[in-house]
Formats: sequence, structure tokens, C-alpha cells
Amino acid sequence: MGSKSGSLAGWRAALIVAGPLPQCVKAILEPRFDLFVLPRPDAGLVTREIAEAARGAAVMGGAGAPFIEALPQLEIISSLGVGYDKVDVDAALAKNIVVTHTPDILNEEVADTAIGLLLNTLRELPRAEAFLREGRWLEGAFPLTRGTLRGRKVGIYGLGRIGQAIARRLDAFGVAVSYHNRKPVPDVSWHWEPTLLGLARSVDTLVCVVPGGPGTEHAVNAEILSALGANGVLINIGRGSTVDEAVLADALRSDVILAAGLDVFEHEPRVPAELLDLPNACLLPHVGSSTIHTRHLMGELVARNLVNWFTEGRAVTPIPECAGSR
Ligand code: NAP
Ligand code: 8YV
Repeated sequence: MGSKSGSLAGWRAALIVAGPLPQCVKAILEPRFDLFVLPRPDAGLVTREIAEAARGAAVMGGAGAPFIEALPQLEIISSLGVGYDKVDVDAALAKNIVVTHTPDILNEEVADTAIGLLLNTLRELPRAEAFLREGRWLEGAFPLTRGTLRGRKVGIYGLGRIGQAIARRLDAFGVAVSYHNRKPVPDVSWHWEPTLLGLARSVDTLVCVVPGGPGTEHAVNAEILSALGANGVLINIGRGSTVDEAVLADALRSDVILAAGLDVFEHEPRVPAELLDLPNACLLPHVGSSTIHTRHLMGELVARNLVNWFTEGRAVTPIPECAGSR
């Protein structure tokens, strides 16, 4: 990445701000840069003026190859979110463009959401609240739930930054935790299973928090779900593409597993009708990090990556594929 000048050297660089980013992104960048604000990172919205001038882009919602290729002056893509499966990294690397993301600052928020989703799924709390609001409590008590966290064995698929924050919370709940990654994490006490199938066979609750992309696509399939067993619970807070949704809907309908809680879907914001119809699926609209507090921190980091690049020639949080870039 060494050939491009990251220095402002007395002129204002032009940047794109694309997508529904937190307000602080524009507020931080506006005094220092000329901004082109776009509703989304879409090649069709790139005018000749933008193409000739834009040297950096703050994006929410990814950056595909056509968008990247429409911007010949681009040096850096600063993406909101820790996951960057919607950024075409190969297209960026081919053009010597640095990609940055927002790791760590959202770990605790997303882990809180995962625990909330797990408890809502097991104890059916959204359904219990709907029962009360519909006035049905006057007719009798809400039924006892089959699901409980008591006595569960939880397997975490993806014990990274967020996975470890989830595991620490589960320790406090007094349940057994183990995990599967491609390699064991040094210096942690949780048991490592070398395969996902081995993990699924040894637990009754699987929490997915792996990145999306080809390495994890539809990894949660019929074999994994049936290994969890009839008391099995699947939680997905990572990426929707990890789970074969059609197979999951079948498994929920035919009691292969007990229940599922999903914050992410393969084709967001579209959610398969088969899942919407199921009472044993607890479904959230990708809200893992969605608080004003955490999105503000993520926005600040998006902006800081751009400011640092154009003032010091170094990104703050490049994705691993770009680590070592200036
Ligand atoms: P991270 O620190 O990179 O952790 C990812 C973990 O997954 C690593 O421990 C990695 O270990 C493991 N992993 C990766 N590929 C794997 C594979 N093919 N098989 C088995 N294990 C694999 O990432 P993070 O910061 O925790 O974030 C994880 C993901 O959560 C993000 O990429 C994003 O997709 C998702 N996310 C969702 C939300 C939400 O709102 N729902 C919010 C934030 C993040 P190895 O490399 O050893 O395999
Ligand atoms: C965001 C996420 O909702 O960080 C991630 O990977 O999935 C979430 O925090 C998303 O990135 C916003 O586009």
C-alpha cells in the first residue's frame, strides 16, 4: 500500500460519505474535507465530479466492485461495522486501497444483545409480553416454557472478540461453555472442539458469531442442527449466510430442535416467510450494535480512520488483510 500519498499537504481531500452513517461521521469530517454525501455506496450514484475527486469513502452497507472501480482516485474505504463481508476486499486490494472496520468498541453491546436474544428465545419473553398486552392474562397464566437456560451446555462458534464477551457473560450465568474456531485460543479456560460437528454433538445450545463469507457459508446445516438434538437451541448473532435458513425452518417446524433466535439473515432485510410463521423462532432486525452510544463510537472510529490516513498516512483499524498498510 506504499505508493499512494496519504498527506493533505495544504489542500482539502474530497471524500464520499455513503449510507445511513451516524451523524458524528459528517460532523467530524466536514471541517477537514470536501464531502460528497450519497444515500448508499452505489456506483450508479458516482458522477464524473465525484470520480475525479474522491480519495476516501466512509461507508455503511458495504462497497461492491462496481463502486470501487468507479472511483479511480480512491485510497481508503472506512466501513462502519466489524464485519466487512459486504466490502469487496479483493477489488480493493487489487487497486491498493486500504479497507478499515470498527472492531472491539462494539463487543460488549453485541454480547449483551446475544444474551438477551438467548433468554428471549428460551423463556419466550416477547410472546409473554404480547400475551399480557392482548389481555389474555385475565383468562389465565402464561404457559410454562419448555426452554430454560438451566443446565444448558453452550457452544460458541467463533470465539473471537465478541464470542469471548458472550462466553464471559455465560460463565456468570453458571452454564458450561465450549467453542469451535479453526484454531484454539491461547490462555482461555473454555474447552475447544476441533470441528463444528464435534461442538454441536457435545452441546445443546449453539451461539454463532463467526464472520460471513465463503469460509462459513451454510456451515449450520441439517447435520449440525440434528446433532444439537430435540432440546437444541440455535442463536445467530454473526451473519445470516452462516445458517441454511430453509433447513433451519424445517428443523424448527418438525421439532428437530427446540427453538432458534436470529439477529441476522442471509438476504437482509428480507426474512423468509417460513421463519416468520414459526412460534419457536425469535427474530430481531440486526440490532446487535444498534444503540446510540455504540453507533456513535463506531462512527467516530470510521471518521478517525479517514482523518489519520490523510494527516498521518496511517489507518487506525485496517482489516487484517490490509494490516501493515501505511
Ligand atoms: P473476530 O474477533 O474476528 O472473531 C471471529 C472468530 O471466528 C475468530 O475467533 C475466528 O477464529 C472464528 N472463525 C472465523 N472463521 C471461521 C471458520 N471458518 N471456522 C471456524 N471459526 C472461524 O470477530 P468479532 O469482532 O468477534 O466479530 C465476529 C462477527 O460478528 C463479525 O464478523 C460480524 O459478522 C458479526 N457481527 C454481528 C453484529 C450484529 O449486529 N449482529 C455486530 C457485530 C459483529 P479462527 O480464525 O481461529 O478460526
Ligand atoms: C452493524 C455489524 O449493524 O459490526 C457489524 O459487523 O453487523 C453491526 O454492528 C452493521 O455493520 C452496520 O452496517
